Amino acid sequence: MSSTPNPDLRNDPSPSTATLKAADLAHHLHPFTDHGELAGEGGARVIVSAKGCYLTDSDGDRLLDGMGGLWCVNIGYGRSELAEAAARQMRELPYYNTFFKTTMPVTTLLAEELAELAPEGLNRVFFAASGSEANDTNIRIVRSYWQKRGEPQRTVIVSRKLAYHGSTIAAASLTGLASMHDIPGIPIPDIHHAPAPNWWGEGGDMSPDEFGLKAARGVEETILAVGPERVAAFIGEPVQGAGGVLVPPSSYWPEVQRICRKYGILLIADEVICGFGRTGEWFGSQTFGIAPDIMTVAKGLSSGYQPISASIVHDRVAEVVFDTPGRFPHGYTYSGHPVAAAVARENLAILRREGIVERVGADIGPYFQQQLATLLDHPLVGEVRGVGLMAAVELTRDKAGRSEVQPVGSMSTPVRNACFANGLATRAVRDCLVFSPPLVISHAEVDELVSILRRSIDEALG
Ligand code: PXG
Repeated sequence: MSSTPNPDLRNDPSPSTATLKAADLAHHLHPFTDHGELAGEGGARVIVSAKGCYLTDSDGDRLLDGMGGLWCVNIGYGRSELAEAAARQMRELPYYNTFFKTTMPVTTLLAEELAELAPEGLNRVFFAASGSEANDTNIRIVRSYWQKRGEPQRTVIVSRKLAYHGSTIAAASLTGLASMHDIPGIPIPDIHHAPAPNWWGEGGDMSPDEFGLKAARGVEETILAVGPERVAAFIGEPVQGAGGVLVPPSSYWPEVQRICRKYGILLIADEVICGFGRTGEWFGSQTFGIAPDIMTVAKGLSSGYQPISASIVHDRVAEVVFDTPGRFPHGYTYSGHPVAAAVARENLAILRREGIVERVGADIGPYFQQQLATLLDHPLVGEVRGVGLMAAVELTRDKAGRSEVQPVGSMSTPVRNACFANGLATRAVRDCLVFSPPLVISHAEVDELVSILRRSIDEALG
């Protein structure tokens, strides 16, 4: 294949799938992708449009989107209200910055709205464009907090194994996936990883609640090994998403919170996936009884229609960091971007107006979990875990012993591929399939998802 750009393509109003795939292989570098493997498979699938919970590719095939894009399209595809909000804002004011004592109405109003939605005391909002950037911001906020409190040696952030907090160098360092630390210099210093509350993989003979306490004590052991006087913050997703939808046992979060309080350590809840209804409440922190000092939000904030994220900061932290003399030396060109903010506001209006979050908690979330749980009668399904509209289906040949599948991924990858072939977009994590469909998914679509999954397990592994 030529790596020379093809100028004819620019003038082609509707390039063929083959032309697009070739151009993509030649010029587009994809995240988290083995490009040799991609080339061997003939190139990337081209998604051309979407409506509701369905994607359409360039061959005209329809796929039920079991992942809501990448855990983000909470209101579903094709909501023209968001397109109109973006167009209106672009005509009026497509861009200005928020750096030098300026703001824009839409940005200010979004900050106010987030303060209203977020749990008590989380009233101050710093905007960015991605979850990774917001978590970088958080590192700076918590270190600045301790510096201003006269404890500058508190620089360490305790995160967890199997956590996903993003892909910039600092956020990848917070992330607890070994595969992302396989490049020199990552993790950066002063990031430590405690065990994950991964009962299926590591709980052994313990009950989930016993194991939840053990995993929480693992956080304390990490803090003690570093020295509590050096620890600035603990960061955790209420439910670890990309790590395999690890729903912590109910004993876990109260104990982690108690430990953070005991040592005066700030608690950052990374709500990038859990936020905006995914767990059946507005925030995962509410579902799990967490009272964070900072929340990271992104994805569902705009349902993925625009790149926007935020750190929502508790008054007690903001007073120290932002209400004391001196500038906070940090920010992004697109912090508070007006078009992204306009789209986010319209997205929040739809979530509220249509009672979408309440429906996840009271109706479609429980239905989704019940229907997925019907797969437990399958000899190759070991566990179905989830909350609201996020779930993992764990594949195994050892239901009782829960030993790790060898080689890792050898059960989930063929099932994932069969799901795509059968019209369901999903994602494999170790040997589970993970799901995070649009929050507007119907009962019939849930039934379709579960039935394609069952059929795909049989076809791929039967
Ligand atoms: N925190 C959490 C909890 C996330 O899930 C990020 C931060 C980073 O957000 P940005 O916007 O910088 O990507 C995420 C992102 C996967 C997958 O394979 C998950 C994410 C991103 C990409 C892939 O499951 N989550």
